[in-house]
Amino acid sequence: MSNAIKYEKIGDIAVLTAQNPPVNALGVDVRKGLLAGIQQAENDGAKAVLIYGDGRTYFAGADIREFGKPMLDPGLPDLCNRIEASPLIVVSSMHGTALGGGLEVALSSHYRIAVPSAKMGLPEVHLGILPGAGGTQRLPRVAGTEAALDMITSGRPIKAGEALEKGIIDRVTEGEPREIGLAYAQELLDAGAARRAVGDMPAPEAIDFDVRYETLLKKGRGQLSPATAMRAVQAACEADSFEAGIKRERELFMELMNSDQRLGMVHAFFSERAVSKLPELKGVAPRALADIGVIGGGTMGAGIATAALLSGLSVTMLEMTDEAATAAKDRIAGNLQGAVKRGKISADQFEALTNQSLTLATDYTSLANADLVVEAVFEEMSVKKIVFTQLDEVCKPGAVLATNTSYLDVNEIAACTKRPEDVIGLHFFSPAHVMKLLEVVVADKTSIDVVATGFALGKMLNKISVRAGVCDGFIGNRILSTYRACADHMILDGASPYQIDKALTGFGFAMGPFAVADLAGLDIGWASRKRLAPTRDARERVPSFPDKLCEDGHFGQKTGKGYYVYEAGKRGGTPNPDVPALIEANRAELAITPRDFTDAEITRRYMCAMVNEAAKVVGEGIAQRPLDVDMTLLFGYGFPRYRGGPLKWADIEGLDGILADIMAYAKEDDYFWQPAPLLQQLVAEGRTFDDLNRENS
Ligand code: TC6
Repeated sequence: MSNAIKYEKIGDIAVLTAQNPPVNALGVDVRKGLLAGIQQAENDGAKAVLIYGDGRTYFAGADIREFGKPMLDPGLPDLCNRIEASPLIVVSSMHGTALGGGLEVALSSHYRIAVPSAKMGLPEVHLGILPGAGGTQRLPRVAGTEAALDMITSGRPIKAGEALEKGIIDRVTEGEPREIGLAYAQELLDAGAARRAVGDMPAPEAIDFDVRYETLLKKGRGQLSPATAMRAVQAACEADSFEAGIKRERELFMELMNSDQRLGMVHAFFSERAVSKLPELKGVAPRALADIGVIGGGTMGAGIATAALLSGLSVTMLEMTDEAATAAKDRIAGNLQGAVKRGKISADQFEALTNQSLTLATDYTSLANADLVVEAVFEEMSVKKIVFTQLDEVCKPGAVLATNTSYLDVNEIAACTKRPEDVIGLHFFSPAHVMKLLEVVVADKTSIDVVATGFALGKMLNKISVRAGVCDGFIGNRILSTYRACADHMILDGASPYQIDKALTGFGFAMGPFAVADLAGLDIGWASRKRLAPTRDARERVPSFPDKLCEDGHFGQKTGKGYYVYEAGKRGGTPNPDVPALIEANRAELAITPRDFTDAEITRRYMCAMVNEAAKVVGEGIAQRPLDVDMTLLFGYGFPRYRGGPLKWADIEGLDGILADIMAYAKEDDYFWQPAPLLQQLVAEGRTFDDLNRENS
């Protein structure tokens, strides 16, 4: 028997206890132990078998770390079939999270019981695969085709009560999984219950799978796993036998297991967890966080305040006037109403958050007791300096002073206080109570416990926090300005904004760069271009058409016109008919003869620009690891999760090919396309960005 499964015999019941912390993942030792345990139970003359997990959960799934390596016997599908085929009555007792292969083991058991708090689901699509141990065949047999399809293609876990209603489990009982499982198994034996194999149940009803397939592909923006998983459920309905369905599931599973999308999504899974685990923060205690101050109650400040309130923090919102403070409160209340509507908080909690946890103020002295203050005022250095000078005067010693700047120099802001060690950048993304990304910007003198406090706040606010160093735009906006510049150059040379947006949504981005610019507000880029104009290198290609749009008063969605025209009440926009003339005038000024671009070339250039800048960001230490860049782009910039992030994408594509293309583009514009030294080094050494991740985590 392996150490990961403990075997005992209690009366007629053999008990198999999983002991593989932290989540009882079904690694090879667990699989071996379960197989041996079933065999031993049959040899021992047991009449029933109980399977459950020690610690915080039943099996939370296959061991994801084994993916991509040669499969060690016994495989999970064989194990599930073996469990189901046992002549003994097999009972699974679930608590915690019975996910993926975990739920598949439970579905191969003959009876299932769970505690009320247990959650169960088949989240494999989020790892780029499908339930490959019979889940696509067994779940529809117990829950019906529609319910199974919903769980399998969305990956959404459900609570025990819902699972009971859907027929996925047989009983929900309060108690310890071991005790309730033993009692249930004994009851089944006493009642002379028959062994009940899901694989023997009739095939589920077929639906119109072809229509569903197209819808799933479109919804997933090219993500293959949900649509492919649907084909496996189709086999459950249409195959000649259960065994034939299992065979089809296996083929489809292997297709996905060998896909680049699986590589991307597994990278996202582990990077999401690794990103806030910085070696430098090991053992560093964060400062206490209970009272937060927010300065500025516009969209950003109100969003930050909302996120803080929802996490149980007290918030003092500072505005310039009583009217502005009231408007800020209205914005926060509007955001919180959204949380009420989505069932995240009750009406009573709404009242408490808006009336007790939130304080409005117009005087800096109200921030005297705040543990952390974050300013979200106008993006202008002189304004930020006034704010920080005042904070320095009123805040208690040890308070963390944070700026939400998107581009400005945090060192310069810190230098106007007498306590630069307490100053940090906390760059939220709008709307701040929704967007998951938080860049924790560490300035030269920021003390390490202040960095830890930034990450602790991110955790409380349920954000993905990424450490960034100081430079114009930090990690995300710096890379954005480069790939956006690449898109502008392609327009000057002949592409249209609409073709570029289409090519990039085809790649999997949630939106193309021009639709994003309209959403964010074209005035933001305009201000940034004006700010950078005095320091620009004469060799830089700077288009004038984006400025022309702004000069005409078109700032995107907020003014109803930008690259697209927006009609009230309609989602999305239609191409602005005035834009082509602005572009043509710009080309004429520069004497450019436009040429055609294919969608593939657009995507390749755009991605090469992104990867090259990202490699510079890592090489300069602005991001500590490639995975920090990947998570920034995934959680703040709509990068398709199934591609893992730009640097994972680059590893998969091959760094040498990317460098070769950059060198070729440099023949047209050797200022913009200066290859990143880190990229050159990795290619020369035959290493990848993932190698750097491993060395630095
Ligand atoms: C599958 O089953 C396919 C079957 C078909 C086969 C033919 N494997 O998230 P946490 C690690 S696919 C390996 O921080 P929580 C995790 O990396 C799988 N490791 O905790 C972390 O390690 P670290 C289907 C795993 O309480 C530690 O455990 N199952 C696995 O916030 C703690 O994790 C899933 O997709 C794993 N399966 O959330 C479930 N799971 O400490 C994936 C976790 O070194 N897991 N780890 O960083 C989850 O969704 C969550 O981990 C959780 C617990 C809800 C189970």
